[in-house]
Amino acid sequence: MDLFDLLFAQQPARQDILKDVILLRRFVVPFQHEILADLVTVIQAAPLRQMVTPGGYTMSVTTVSCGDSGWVSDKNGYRYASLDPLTQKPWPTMPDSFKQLAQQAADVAGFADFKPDTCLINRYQVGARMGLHQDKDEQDFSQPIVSVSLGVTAVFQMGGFVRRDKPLKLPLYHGDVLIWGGESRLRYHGVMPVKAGSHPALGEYRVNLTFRKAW
Ligand code: MD6
Ligand code: FE
Repeated sequence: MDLFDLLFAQQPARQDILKDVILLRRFVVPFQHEILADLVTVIQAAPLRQMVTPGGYTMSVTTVSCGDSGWVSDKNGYRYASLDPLTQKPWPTMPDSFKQLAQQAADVAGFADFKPDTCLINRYQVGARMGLHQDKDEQDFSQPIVSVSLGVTAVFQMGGFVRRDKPLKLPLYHGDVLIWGGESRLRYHGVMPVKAGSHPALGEYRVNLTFRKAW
């Protein structure tokens, strides 16, 4: 165990942030080698790309999906699509390691029966951010959102049910999993601009895996 692991071992593994918002510190660390290997396979099969918002802005994150559908944004709006618009092929299959990780995290958080059918992969370089928004493109809001942070630390914002509610700021470290569902499923959330940093496994990047049941 290195010093980093030792310092984190002092923190409780599970933190209840708000009703139905649960943070599992460093949950991924025991599985990280398999997760990172499978991440490489997915992004070799379908490249990361910058999407454009319906308003015409190029997003600062680069994105790809795996699973039965993928989250896409273009001038026509946000939606889930069964084909990758870049390749016109189905998205890569969701690796079993991804699905198991997401289901285990949801179980620990108290959301048994999470059935993720899509995983959105976002890569953040220094300065990349995600504005406050609600996740509303999914069909079944009784299913939670499972968000896995890898690499460089980012400050996540967890807000209320209207955009102007002042968000909580949560630093998310490599291996942390944040789960929100139930009464908190439609909270506004976002990511502050990522500060320069470096992580042994992911270099200067933050990578986020967001698991959802879209369909
Ligand atoms: C994150 N992403 O990348 C958080 N939500 O840490 C999101 O909350 C998100 O990237 C809806 C659609 C795309 C996203
Ligand atoms: Fe979101």
